[in-house]
Amino acid sequence: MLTTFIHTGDFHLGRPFTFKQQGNYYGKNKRKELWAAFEFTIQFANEMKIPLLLITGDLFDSVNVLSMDVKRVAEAFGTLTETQVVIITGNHDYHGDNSPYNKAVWPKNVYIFKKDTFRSVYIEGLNTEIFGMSWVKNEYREFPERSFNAIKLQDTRYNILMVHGEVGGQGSYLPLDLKLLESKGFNAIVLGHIHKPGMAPGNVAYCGSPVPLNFGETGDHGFLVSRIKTDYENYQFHTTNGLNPIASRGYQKRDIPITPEHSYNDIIEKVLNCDTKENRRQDFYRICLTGFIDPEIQLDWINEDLEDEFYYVETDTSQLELEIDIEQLLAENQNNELGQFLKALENIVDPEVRKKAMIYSIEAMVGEGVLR
Ligand SMILES: [Mn+2]
Repeated sequence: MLTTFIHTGDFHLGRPFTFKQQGNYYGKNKRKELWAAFEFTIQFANEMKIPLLLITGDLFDSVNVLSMDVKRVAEAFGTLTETQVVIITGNHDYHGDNSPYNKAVWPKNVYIFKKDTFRSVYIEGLNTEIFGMSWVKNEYREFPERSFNAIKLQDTRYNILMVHGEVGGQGSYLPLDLKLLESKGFNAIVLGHIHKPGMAPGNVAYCGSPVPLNFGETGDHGFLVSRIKTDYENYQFHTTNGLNPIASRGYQKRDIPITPEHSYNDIIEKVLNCDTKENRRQDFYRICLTGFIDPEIQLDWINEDLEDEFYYVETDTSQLELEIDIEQLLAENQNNELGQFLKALENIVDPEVRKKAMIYSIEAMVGEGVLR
């Protein structure tokens, strides 16, 4: 009987990570962190003697992943002493002509679904039947409904459904109708593709990415552990699951509002106050400065001035606007070349374009020192 299983996926192993600041250094560290998360999952399965490990697609980041990376995964699965591994492929690592799954010999405890219609594998020792479909091309606009409808469940078995797709989606990432999936009476429906872990009532879950992969992936990440209680007389299964977090550097985004009264030091201080020193040395931060800034303040070196206080920081100043009083500038410069230049811009008919042209010109002149 199945007692426990791990549901994970969306590892995107082999991804080349890029960062705006010193991308190579951080990219290499991030790649290491991702492998560490994978190895942690394998170690957890071994130590906790988890009988089943389900991988719901996008184990690899692309079909062009290095064969050494695929072999590294196969080798790690081979170290599992009491765990069966069942894999479906996703849109990133689809099993086509160039399938990454052909780049290694897989150990006996690994089963890979290789068709894009529903098939099943029955693991007798666990009294568990697993139904799944894999991606064999990189887009699916339609769910393979016919093969799904042909599925027949044996209710003395624990029945699991594995799919990589988008619940409620309408695009080319395999749209899934949750009601249809649930209608068969599976004991667990394990999904991949959405990187945010999420569990719905009725034992339906997205495992999410085990560690966050970019600034879009905030919040908790890890793998899901499901526990099953079986009533042997009636073959009733009761499943509960929870997120087992994996330690990793998180991604943090902060909007910092600036006003023209703030000095350069004030701005630095405001940014540093976005989090504790401990957190700043741990996570990736994207700082977006918003509002209006004194035109005298140059932010060209702000990232360098912040760097020592963060593990990683990048600053976005594109949302900032200079605090410039155009009417006053025009009044003050009526009789000189600057005034004549600004006056000429007034001939631009579209008011939005006119305002932008004035602000950009003034910003350029501030930069050149004309207005100092
Ligand atoms: Mn995917």
